Order: sequence, then C-alpha cells, then structure tokens
Amino acid sequence: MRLYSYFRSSAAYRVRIALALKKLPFEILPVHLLRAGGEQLGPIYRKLNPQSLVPTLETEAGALTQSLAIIEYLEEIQPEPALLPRDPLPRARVRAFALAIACDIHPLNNLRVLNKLRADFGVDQKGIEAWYCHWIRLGLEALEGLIDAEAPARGVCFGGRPGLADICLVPQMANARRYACDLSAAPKLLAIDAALSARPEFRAAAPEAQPDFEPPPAR
Ligand SMILES: N[C@@H](CCC(=O)N[C@@H](CS)C(=O)NCC(=O)O)C(=O)O
Repeated sequence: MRLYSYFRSSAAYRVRIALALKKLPFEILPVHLLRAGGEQLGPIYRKLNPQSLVPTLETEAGALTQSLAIIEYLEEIQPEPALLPRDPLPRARVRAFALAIACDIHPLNNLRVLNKLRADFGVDQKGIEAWYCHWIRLGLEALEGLIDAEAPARGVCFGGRPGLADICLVPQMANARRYACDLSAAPKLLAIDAALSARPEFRAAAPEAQPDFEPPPAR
C-alpha cells in the first residue's frame, strides 16, 4: 500500500499509526502542503483525492480518502489487533471520542481554514494562534470528560490497548503543542499522550520520523 502523507498532517498521522499498529507494510509518498502553493491542489493529486486533502491510501483495490474511513477499512481487512471494541456500546463511545476530534476540532484548524482567515478576514498571526488554541482547548476539555479516571494509569483512552481514540488523540495533541496551546485543563489526556507517544508504533508514525520531515524554523 502507498500512503500520500505530509509529515505534519495530523490526519495522515492517524493512518500512519493505524498501519503501524496493524503491522501493515506501506510506502510513504510525500505531498507537500505548502510548497508551490500546496501540492495537494495540483491536478494529479486532485484526481486521486477530489477534496485535495491528505491522506490518501492507494491499495491494490483502489484509492481511499478520509482518515477514519481508511482506518475502518484497515480494521476490516486486518481485524487484529482490533482498534475498536467488539461490543456496540463501548464501540460507539470510542467512535464518539474519535469523531469529536476529527469532526469538531481538527477541521476548524485546518490549513485551508487558517489561510482563509488570513487572506479574506485580515487575521494576523496572533489572531490565528488564538483561534487555533480556542478550538483545541474547548475540544480537549470536553474529551477529558469522555474518559474515566483510570485511563491515565492504563495509558490508553479506552480498554487495555491502543485503539481508534488513541490514534486520533496523539496527532491532535501534537498540533496543540506546535501552537503552544495551554493544555492544563486536560491532565488525563496529557498523561495518556505521554504514555502512547513512547510506544514504538506511535514513534514510527510521528512527524519527526517521516522521510519528508522538516525541523521547525528557528524563532
Ligand atoms: N477529514 C479529513 C481531513 C483531511 C485534512 O484536512 N488534511 C489536511 C492535513 S491534516 C490537509 O490536507 N490540508 C490541506 C489544506 O488545508 O489545503 C481526514 O480525516 O482525512
């Protein structure tokens, strides 16, 4: 399989973690979201992914878009280790946590949204940072209420091993740190993120381990 990815894309990061947990071999094809106005917007990539977003997973059966759809596909073709609980109620709760990140936090802070705020609404860098951290703080505070008090001791959001909720959490926390957002309202998530980030599958999927990684410019 081939994954169209950008080292800093948190949606691609989710798929990288899932592939690593499933031990599925894959090749990274970098798509630079900033270079030349954004390689994702070019006609060749757009044909593959009409939304012009990363990730896209190319499989032998065809190309797939949307990180959560890709991860559920991986779950179906390779059920072990399971990323979702079997029982309907905990399964729905894990999905709710993942969707709270993927639908209610991440899209508000996506590159194209920030670009629009800058270009058409005159928002400066300070305003962008305030916007970014506002949605993260609001979202993470709510997520903190979705997990139980024992989760930090388990080192995962739900159950006993990393799953879909953890796959969404770690990239979102990386985004929060990149913008130096105040995460003090989310102590359980901070502890879980630290435990998960030490696992080899999460380390292999991290931005700094990617072939297209670029260190942040010195401030
Ligand atoms: N819901 C999509 C979101 C994908 C997405 O927003 N990707 C971002 C990077 S994390 C992107 O490609 N942004 C490019 C842009 O905004 O132009 C998914 O989960 O795959």
